[in-house]
Amino acid sequence: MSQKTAKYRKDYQAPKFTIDTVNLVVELDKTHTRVTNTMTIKRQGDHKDALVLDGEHIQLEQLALNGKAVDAHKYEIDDATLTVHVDDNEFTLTVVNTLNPSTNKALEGLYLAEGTFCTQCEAEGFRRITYYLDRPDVLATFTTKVIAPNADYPHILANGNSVERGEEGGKPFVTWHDPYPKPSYLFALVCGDFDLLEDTFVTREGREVALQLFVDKGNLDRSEHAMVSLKNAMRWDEERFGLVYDLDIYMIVAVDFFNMGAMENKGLNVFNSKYVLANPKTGTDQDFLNIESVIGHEYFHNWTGNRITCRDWFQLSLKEGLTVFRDQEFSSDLGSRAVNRIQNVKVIRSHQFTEDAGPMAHPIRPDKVVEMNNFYTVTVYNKGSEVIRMMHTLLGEAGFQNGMKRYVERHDGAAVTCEDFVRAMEDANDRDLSVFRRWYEQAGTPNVQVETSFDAEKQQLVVNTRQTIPATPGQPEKLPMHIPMRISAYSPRGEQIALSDNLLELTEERQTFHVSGAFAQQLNENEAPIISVFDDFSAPVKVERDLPESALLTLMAHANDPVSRWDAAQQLFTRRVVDAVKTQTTVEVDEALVTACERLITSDTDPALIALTLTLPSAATVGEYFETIQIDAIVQNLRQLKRHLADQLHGTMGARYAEIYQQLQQHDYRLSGEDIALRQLQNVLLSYLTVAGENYVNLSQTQFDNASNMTDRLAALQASVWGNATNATTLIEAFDKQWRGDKLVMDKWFQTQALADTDGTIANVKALMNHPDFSLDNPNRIYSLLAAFTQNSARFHQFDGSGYELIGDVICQLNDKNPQVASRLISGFMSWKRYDAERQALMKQQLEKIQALPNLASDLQEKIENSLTA
Ligand code: B3K
Ligand code: ZN
Repeated sequence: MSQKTAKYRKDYQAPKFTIDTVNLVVELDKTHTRVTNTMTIKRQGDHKDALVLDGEHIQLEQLALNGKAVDAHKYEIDDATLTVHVDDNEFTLTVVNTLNPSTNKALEGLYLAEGTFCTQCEAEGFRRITYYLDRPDVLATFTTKVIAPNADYPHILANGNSVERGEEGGKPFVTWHDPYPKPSYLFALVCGDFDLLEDTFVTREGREVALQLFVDKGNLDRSEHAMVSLKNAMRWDEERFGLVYDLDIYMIVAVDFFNMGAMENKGLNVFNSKYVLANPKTGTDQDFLNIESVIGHEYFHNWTGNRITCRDWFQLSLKEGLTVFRDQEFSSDLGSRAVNRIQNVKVIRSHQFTEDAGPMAHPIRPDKVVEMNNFYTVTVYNKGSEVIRMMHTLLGEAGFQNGMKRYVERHDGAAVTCEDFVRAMEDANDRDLSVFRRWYEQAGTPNVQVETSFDAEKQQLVVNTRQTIPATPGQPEKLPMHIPMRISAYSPRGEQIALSDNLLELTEERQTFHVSGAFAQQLNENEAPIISVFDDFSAPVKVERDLPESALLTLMAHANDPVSRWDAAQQLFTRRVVDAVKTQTTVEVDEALVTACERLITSDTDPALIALTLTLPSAATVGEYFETIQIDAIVQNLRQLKRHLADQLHGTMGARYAEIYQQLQQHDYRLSGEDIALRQLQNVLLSYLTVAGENYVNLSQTQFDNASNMTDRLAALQASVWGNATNATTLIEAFDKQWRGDKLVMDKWFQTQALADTDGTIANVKALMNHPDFSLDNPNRIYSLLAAFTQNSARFHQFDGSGYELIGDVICQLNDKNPQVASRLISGFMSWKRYDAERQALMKQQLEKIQALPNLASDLQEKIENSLTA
């Protein structure tokens, strides 16, 4: 296959032809599937250009125009396109082609995995099924007849409503019709043998919707939570956004072989089984929460993505940023808002900031793309969601919902742009968001310096800000952004002081704000208020600020916003580590910090928030404070900080641990917010206690042996393995013995070992690649063992380069098999220039080794070229 060339957002052109209807007949066969695709096509505008259809890895058998075979000189074919010379302005084109689902290991297009036929078309996979105008702004009405190979495939599914079923020559078939015009990326078909969980949902309009969840045979006892989550999502979208489901049926199929989390195909979602299947014995609390969130996400796409879709792929954040925002709000309304917010902030700080500072940095609406699959990023998704959240902050819930209404009224049924979304928000609120639009245009994490002072005479708070945005590839110069900064004020005793304004809007490089407030009521003479900035992480920025430790301790204990309390603690930890690394000393803890943690542990604060506060920042998060990331020193000091805290606090921690453990033993496992929070704290305490010394080994052993649920069992395993406890091997073996063969559960076991920081980790990861449950064909296995390993800062970056070599070799093996997954693994190498000279050379060596592969996939080629030339 010839290498792809870059496409630019500025070059967008409306389609020269559109397709109104598509009639597909898919005769499934393991190695020789035949697709008959009849399209009604219209020329758009006044031109005589030929029709150019996309098609890859498929073989053309027949081509007919208005029912007549097309002459050989009237069409040309290459490995990516089929060009047909037509004179008509409206015509019917029939394409017959074949393809081989069995050899499709890339899991894009139509593939066969463990006996199930399945499709994945976003972004550009439909062209691997048939010749088509495979772009999101061509919307057609699909009728799909799927013919199964034989009677071993009782479930034959496609988008929309089933209109006919029967048998032809011993082969069962079903015809589906989707009344909503859609782009090809939302097409899906599935054919296999499943267990089926059925339910119904009555919309607020009183319409009954059939809900069907298809899972691998024998898995019904793990499917209930997904169904409950789906019904919650449907109800929530009606209540919060006024958006109601539109078809009579909603199907979800869980499959084991899937490149990402799930896919929002119209009326027929396909899910990675890890985001469907869980019961208390096999899934952790986090698994249950992830299922709720991904089920919600795909459901919410029905409006934000499917009914209103993207004009071109540069607009991906139009649907993804918005839908992530919606799923985050869903999880926050159903569960703990503070916990959700903190977890989302952690993703931004540890992953998005790194991407934004690296050679693949791109705005949430990229300007240049070689391989679209490379742009399903934490920037487009999660920073995209932060951008939507900032609009929500600026406009308020009512204003934002008015904007949403305007957006849906204007654009239902259309393929539109991020600009259309912002304009709807502006128009519905009579607001000018022209500076705000720069969030769509500029890459890079803004850096905001904040200085506050108190003018006692005028009883005014003075806030000075300066924002700078670093240069990123292709964007040397930046303009100031529109940054909402939420602030709050406290007395040194932690009483909150009312301010005249809690939301400052930064729009220029340097600004000064004067804020009045009820200072006199709360402050003694000569006292100044303590100011918290970027409450609730009101913008995805890095903050530079010189706040005394005492002020951070006050905020950690008293800030009104739980995210700011957590953040103050994170800053207290981060500072110590950063200082120790910079001065080449070893991190220390002082009494004030220990006392603050002790108070927190014994307080009646939400246990989940205590747990999050006690969880130290990741090495990646700390690394963002350095130009050159001194990875060894960062990892060692983080480890040392944890040990110090454990040494100082094990008495308090042990008591609280025992108390929670007892309390949870009183009743059976419950998936309630209260119990989830208790388990979270119990398990963070266990991880500290395990590093506090041998005296505590029995805790992980007892918790592991007696656990009634996977949350507690896995946490005991992790505490032991990650804490290098003496029982680690025993627990690893016991887990293997109990769960071998149950692949989703074994993924947790692979991951736990991949993240262990021991001298034997790399050899162990290699050995685990030969475990009977491991396979390089299955993305979940690769993610749990190998992608997890790239997150193991200590060992992926091991000084001898053997971690790099391991991952480099795997990428080489995956290049032909599954480039999308290979491309995810290579992310670990992207920031190679941020490390010391020795590591730079070692990482570069791997990048060059991969670059030299014959048939280098465009996914890898794009990333390597960017990272070597940036
Ligand atoms: N839209 C899909 C992602 C498709 C990824 C293609 N490489 C899942 C989602 O965001 O909901
Ligand atoms: Zn999505």
